[in-house]
Amino acid sequence: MIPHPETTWTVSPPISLDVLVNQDFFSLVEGLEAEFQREFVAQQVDRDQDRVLLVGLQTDGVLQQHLWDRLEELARLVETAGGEVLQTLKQRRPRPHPQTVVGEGKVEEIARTAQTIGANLIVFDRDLSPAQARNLETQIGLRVVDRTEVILDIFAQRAQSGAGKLQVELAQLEYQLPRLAGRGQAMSRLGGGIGTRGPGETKLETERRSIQRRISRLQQEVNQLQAHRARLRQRRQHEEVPSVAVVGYTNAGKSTLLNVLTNAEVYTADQLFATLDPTTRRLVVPDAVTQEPLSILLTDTVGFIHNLPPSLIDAFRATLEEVTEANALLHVVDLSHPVWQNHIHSVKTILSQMPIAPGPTLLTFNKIDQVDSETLKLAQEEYPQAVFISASDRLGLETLRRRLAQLVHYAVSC
Ligand SMILES: Nc1nc2c(ncn2[C@@H]2O[C@H](COP(=O)(O)OP(=O)(O)OP(=O)(O)O)[C@@H](O)[C@H]2O)c(=O)[nH]1
Ligand SMILES: [Mg+2]
Repeated sequence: MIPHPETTWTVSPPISLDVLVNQDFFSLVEGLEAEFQREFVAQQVDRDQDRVLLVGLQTDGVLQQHLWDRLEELARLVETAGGEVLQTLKQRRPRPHPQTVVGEGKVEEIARTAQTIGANLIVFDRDLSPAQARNLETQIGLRVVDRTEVILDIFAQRAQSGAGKLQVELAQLEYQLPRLAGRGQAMSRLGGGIGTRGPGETKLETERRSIQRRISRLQQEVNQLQAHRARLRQRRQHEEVPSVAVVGYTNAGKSTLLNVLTNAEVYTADQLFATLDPTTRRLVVPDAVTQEPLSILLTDTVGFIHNLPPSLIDAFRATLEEVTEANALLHVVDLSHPVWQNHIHSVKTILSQMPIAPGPTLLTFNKIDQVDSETLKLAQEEYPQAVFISASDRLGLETLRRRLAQLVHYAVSC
């Protein structure tokens, strides 16, 4: 048999009827099954990781470059969550297919490709409605998740502190609840009568109610956490120490910067969402007017990402309040990232959606050690007020301290 170079099937050469009649089909089938078994076991060896097929949809008005950038970020998210991206499939459609996001033919291609490459998980680069996820899973025969689920999974893996775990659980349940409800609604849409009664719906109802109860309890705990953090902040404000929150896209280098400025020991890594819990440290800078040493409080916290899932924003409100309640913000941007401009835009969008408007912001471009002179010039021209640093190489930190002092001076006096 000749294996086709790009496919998995093989075509047997023509054989005469005589030979065919005499062929022992049972032993042929047994032989093939033994071969499949061997391959299956071989593929199983490193199956601890999810083996992922990514799917991206380019709708009208979306640039191809944007889709690529998004898919690249999604691949990083999947890897951070512990998965391995085997392949990416894309489709162009004027708008998403209401039932399956991508068209019928593409669904078939996804199923075929997943089988060929041995994927066990399909990840879509957009949020799926409960019905869409269910339809896709039925047609593809594999687990199908969306970007939000990947982000929630990373948060769940990262959560260390009680507060972190609490907020992540709340975000996950808030995400799941409408999906459970969606399943119930779909069932009732099928109409009542034979086949629709029985324990199924009742069990779902019970499950839904118990999730709702747990959500209410967690909401109360988050409220308590919010109140506790507010008391801590009040105490700090009482001491009249100005506070600055370090914000920015995930992986921009916020924690690295806090560490080099204040000798903190916050975990840093080339990973998305390395930090979940806020850390506050005291930093001494020369006062903008008197040049006397001035203490400020610098808080490092969770990073942002474009389209931060709403359930996370709600659940992390106690943490995000550290940002909105600070006197001023230090917005750190990874200038070595190919789409740093989009990152600035995403962070500004998230900040603008916060219930309390944050204070004045100092834009700081980080990782200049990794940046070519052209990019540096472009950023300097576009953002003449910004500060340019390398946190890891300790470049530009004196200027940053001075500018921080000016920032808090301005923030406190207005
Ligand atoms: N080349 C270079 N790498 C840097 C610099 N600053 C930070 N990094 C690296 O960037 C990666 C992310 O740094 P973190 O400090 O963890 O970033 P973060 O903004 O706190 O990220 P999250 O907590 O995940 O949102 C790490 O691998 C750092 O070593 C820098 O100035 N230059
Ligand atoms: Mg961090």
